[in-house]
Amino acid sequence: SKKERTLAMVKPDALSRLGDILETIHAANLIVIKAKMTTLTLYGQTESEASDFYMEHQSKPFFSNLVQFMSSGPVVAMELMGDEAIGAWRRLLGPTDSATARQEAQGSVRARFGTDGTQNAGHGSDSVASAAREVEFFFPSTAGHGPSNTAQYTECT
Ligand code: YYY
Ligand code: MG
Repeated sequence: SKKERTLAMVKPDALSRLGDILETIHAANLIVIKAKMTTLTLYGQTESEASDFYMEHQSKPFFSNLVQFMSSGPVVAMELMGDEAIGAWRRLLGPTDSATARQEAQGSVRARFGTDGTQNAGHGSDSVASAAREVEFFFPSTAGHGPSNTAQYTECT
């Protein structure tokens, strides 16, 4: 199986469950290689970190609610690594709508900690290309010239 990296985010509604979510990540043999807590800015509908992150959805009817929610409090962004990490993390999240998750994917992060179709506890990249973009969004490779913030880790066996 293929080793991948993906961008996972704990959304503002689930920040208090960060520990539970880290346990889920750990139990699935995914490794946290970078992590950052930040509050996404929201200057306007079209120019902000929240709307930049979700720009693929800018024409959707839910976009305004989404970016307002995403900037309503701190998030924790993590770069995860592991076997087929992109799909593995999205399966752990469960369906986008938390109510659907509670029906169809009991035990998933969204079933356990999400509220509805917008406040749904977490984000996961949906492809290799989006993972690359979203990791770069939170952990720009050109930022700073100081020590690397990439954790050293030992492969778990
Ligand atoms: O990738 P995923 O997060 O599962 O769903 P997307 O279809 O990419 O939507 C991104 C984000 O937008 C979702 O996590 C919540 C929000 N959203 C919404 O508020 N209302 C919808 N009907 C669909 C999505
Ligand atoms: Mg998505």
